Amino acid sequence: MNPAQSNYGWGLPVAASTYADKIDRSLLILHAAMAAIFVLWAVYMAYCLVRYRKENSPKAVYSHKSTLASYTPDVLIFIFEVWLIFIVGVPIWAHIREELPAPEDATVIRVVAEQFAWLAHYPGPDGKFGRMAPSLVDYANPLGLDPQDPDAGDDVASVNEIRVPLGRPVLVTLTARDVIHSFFVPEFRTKQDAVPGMENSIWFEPVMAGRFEIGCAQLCGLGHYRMRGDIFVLPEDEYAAWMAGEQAGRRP
Ligand SMILES: [Cu+2]
Repeated sequence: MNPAQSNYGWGLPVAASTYADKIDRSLLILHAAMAAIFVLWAVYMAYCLVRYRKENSPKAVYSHKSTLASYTPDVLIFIFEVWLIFIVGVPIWAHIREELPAPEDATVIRVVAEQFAWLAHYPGPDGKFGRMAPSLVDYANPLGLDPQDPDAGDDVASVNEIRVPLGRPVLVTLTARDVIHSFFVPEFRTKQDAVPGMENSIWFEPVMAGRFEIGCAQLCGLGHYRMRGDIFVLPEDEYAAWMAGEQAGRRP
């Protein structure tokens, strides 16, 4: 990994997932519109200050006459906002929240958040997640995988490091063990609460290899500040080699 690589600059972090650009575009529209509205109102206010200054209109005139024309700015902004929400925003939201990739077309990972770490669980070559039991959790087995379960034999677990291959969507089942955390990868524009007792499915598809930081975006306790991990997006062959290495390093 290139240590000089920085995903952050003056603007937004690099857009490293397939939907990051879509979110950035809607942010740009919103900010451009707010800037335009700010400038227009400021110009109008400055005009009014000069046009209706004391020498010009020494006596205030109170009237409540509204004409249709006086509603024009409100109507225009209303139309713009409806367009922004329903035409621009909702389809992007639906794409991210509803259009989950099929598990057979994706890298499937279970992520369990806990105070103060991200545990990743891969089903291994058999594609089946092994059984987990809270009573089996210890330092050598952070997920509490049951060694008696045949599906657990090839499972891979890692702490604060998630490896995914480039060029495939990643389907993450997210949950938490203790309190509410939030899985946040700024470069992917991915953020989702991890809630105890709930499984939330999220997805992202990286568009570049590299290292991307996972931050916890929900104040979750004294160690919240250090609840961070890394997603390593690897070329497909490197990912396959890593997974093969995990399988080879296994005790018989
Ligand atoms: Cu947290």
